[in-house]
Amino acid sequence: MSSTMKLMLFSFFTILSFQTVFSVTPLIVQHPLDPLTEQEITLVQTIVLRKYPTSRNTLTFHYVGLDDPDKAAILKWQQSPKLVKIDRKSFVIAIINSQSHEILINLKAKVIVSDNIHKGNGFPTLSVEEQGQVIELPLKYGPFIASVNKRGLNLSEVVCSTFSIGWYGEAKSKRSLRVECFLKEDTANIYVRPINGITILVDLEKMKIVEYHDTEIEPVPTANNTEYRASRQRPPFGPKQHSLTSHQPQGPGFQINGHSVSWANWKFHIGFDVRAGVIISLASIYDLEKHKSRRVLYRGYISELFVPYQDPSEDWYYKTFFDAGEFGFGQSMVPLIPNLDCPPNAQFLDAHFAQADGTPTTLNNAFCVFEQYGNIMWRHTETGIPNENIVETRTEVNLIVRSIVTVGNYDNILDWEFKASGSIKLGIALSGILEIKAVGIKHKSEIKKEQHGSLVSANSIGVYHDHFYIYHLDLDIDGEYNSFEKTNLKTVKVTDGSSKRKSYWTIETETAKTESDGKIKIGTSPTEFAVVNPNKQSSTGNDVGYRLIPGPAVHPLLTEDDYPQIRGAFTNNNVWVTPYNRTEKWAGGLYVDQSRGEDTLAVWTKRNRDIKNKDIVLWHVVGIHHVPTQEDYPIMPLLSTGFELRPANFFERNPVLKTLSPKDVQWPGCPK
Ligand SMILES: *[C@@H]1O[C@H](CO)[C@@H](O)[C@H](O)[C@H]1NC(C)=O
Ligand SMILES: *[C@@H]1O[C@H](CO)[C@@H](O)[C@H](O)[C@H]1NC(C)=O
Ligand SMILES: *[C@@H]1O[C@H](CO)[C@@H](O)[C@H](O)[C@H]1NC(C)=O
Ligand SMILES: [Cu+2]
Repeated sequence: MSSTMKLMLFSFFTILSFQTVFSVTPLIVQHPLDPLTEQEITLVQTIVLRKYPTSRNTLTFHYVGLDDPDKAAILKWQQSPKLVKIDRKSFVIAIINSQSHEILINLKAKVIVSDNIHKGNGFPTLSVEEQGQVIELPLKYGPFIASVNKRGLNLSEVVCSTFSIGWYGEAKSKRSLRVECFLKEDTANIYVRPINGITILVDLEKMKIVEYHDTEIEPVPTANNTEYRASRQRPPFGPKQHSLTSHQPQGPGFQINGHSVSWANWKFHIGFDVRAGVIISLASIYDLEKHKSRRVLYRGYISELFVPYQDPSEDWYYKTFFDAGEFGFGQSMVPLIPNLDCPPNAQFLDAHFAQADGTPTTLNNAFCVFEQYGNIMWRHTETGIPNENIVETRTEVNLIVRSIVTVGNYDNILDWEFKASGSIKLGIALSGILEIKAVGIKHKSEIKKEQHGSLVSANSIGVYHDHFYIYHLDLDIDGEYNSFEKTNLKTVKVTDGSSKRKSYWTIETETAKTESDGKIKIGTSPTEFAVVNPNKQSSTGNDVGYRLIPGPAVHPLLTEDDYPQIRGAFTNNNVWVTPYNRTEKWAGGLYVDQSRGEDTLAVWTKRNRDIKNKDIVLWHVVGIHHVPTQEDYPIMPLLSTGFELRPANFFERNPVLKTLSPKDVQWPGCPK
């Protein structure tokens, strides 16, 4: 009996004994990677305010999260959860009297462990509340009211929105936001009705408008055909969609205990972070032949999303957003709508995060988990054996963890899809509304100069931009010590007359030794990428591994010396590999708002550390260059991309060879 077997039996018996004691409700034991609870957030608030009472200090919380437990401790805990104790700690970034404090709190001991002031450039994630205050300012600001009147617009129909300002070489930075305003008259689609020509800069510390210009005036585009609410549409409706019911007579195939999920051969943990959104940890897969669970992914999440717009004019140049670091992916998550955002067979999880004053708030239905049907897992029709009819086909059932992050105009639908075959597919889909520039052009023939976008409707330019997502993927294939392998496909010419062929291709595999070997721009040559465990081989001698099947190749088009690109330098490669380092979490830096690119993945990797047979992290940049079309207007049908992590010589053979298709459903009350 292997030690893993003993442990499994041990935990099996412990669960049994628990159930005999508490026979009614299953006991949910807190997992050390569980996000902070409401009580813990309140405790953080109490502890910080005890040191910095608001009667004597100005204080706002900008990040409150679980301080990542030491990885070694987590792995030990996983082996023997009863014996290893990990104190819950919280990492906090608060702006106290205009300085960014990094406060580490031990929640068990209820003490501040450390409290350091950030001295470098960049500011923490913006709070939802301060943005809420900012958007009210123009509506009470005389010069703005005059601008609205001058345009003949109704102030009661004006709404404003906040925009991070980036960094363009200034020596001094102050926490500031730009504001743009829109007309909500006759439509909910505000982003297509910008009031242009107005520059508003708000100083966040003073919470007032410190710069205001009103220059050229283009009319606000009409509300015609901009509405997307079903209730405001007039018939005819179509094309028609037919209904489908779903029914799982055996119940769902997955179990959620607290934040831990088990499904088919997978086990993993769903975490939440106010900045990253969903975090998947400790994903392992049960190997039917080896009779044990095998580690695949220690942790995965979206580290940053960079969205640079491509119009260099005064109104637009600064629009180069970092949606995770500036706006917070977690705090921008929206409640999922049952039966619409997720199918009827979904289960939901809530999330909690701290508001600017430290009080916890709840996001209901933050995640949904469901099984998805309808694809084929594998099949074959054998036509080559006379007089025999051989057809074997297996239906695929996948498990999806979904969350939706809505940052202003865009909705990001983010899926983690687990397959019994061992694959993990990361799905990204974009919907929402284009950012529109108002122009005095109704037809393409009137365009005389560069407009930096597509004319998607009369007077409406959908400005060119990119969406670059970077995933942090700490793969631990059968253990921490892994290597990154590049397998180049090479053409070989036959010159010695040994074949009727003149050429063929073969492979050449290379193991990345240092970080510079791990930097890859995909699409430049045919290459396969894999994270392998060089210390574990299959029975035929291949290193066990997982392949990265990358998303479509996207590369930044800005020059490397351009300010937004310095800040977003983590997009310079599609793949990066770093040695695990607990603090290297945010590819654009810990302080991204007005950052200067001093703390990016591109800077960390300049050390060119060893990555061969080390605990390594794979970073993958996937993205979309967005050249808008008319169909993206007034609201965009899903635009999708994604990538796959797929076992490569990890299993001895097809791991779903003996997986049977689910049985046909006998509907209640229906004859067979
Ligand atoms: C301005 O908008 C408000 C709110 O929709 C409306 O009640 C009011 O009648 C409008 N005023 C004018 C002059 O149209
Ligand atoms: C908007 O639609 C209305 C009604 O169909 C039409 O009368 C009006 O001319 C349209 N306005 C513009 C600016 O296209
Ligand atoms: C971890 O990364 C940070 C930032 O790159 C660096 O300052 C620190 O020295 C690293 N720690 C180790 C142990 O390498
Ligand atoms: Cu886009």
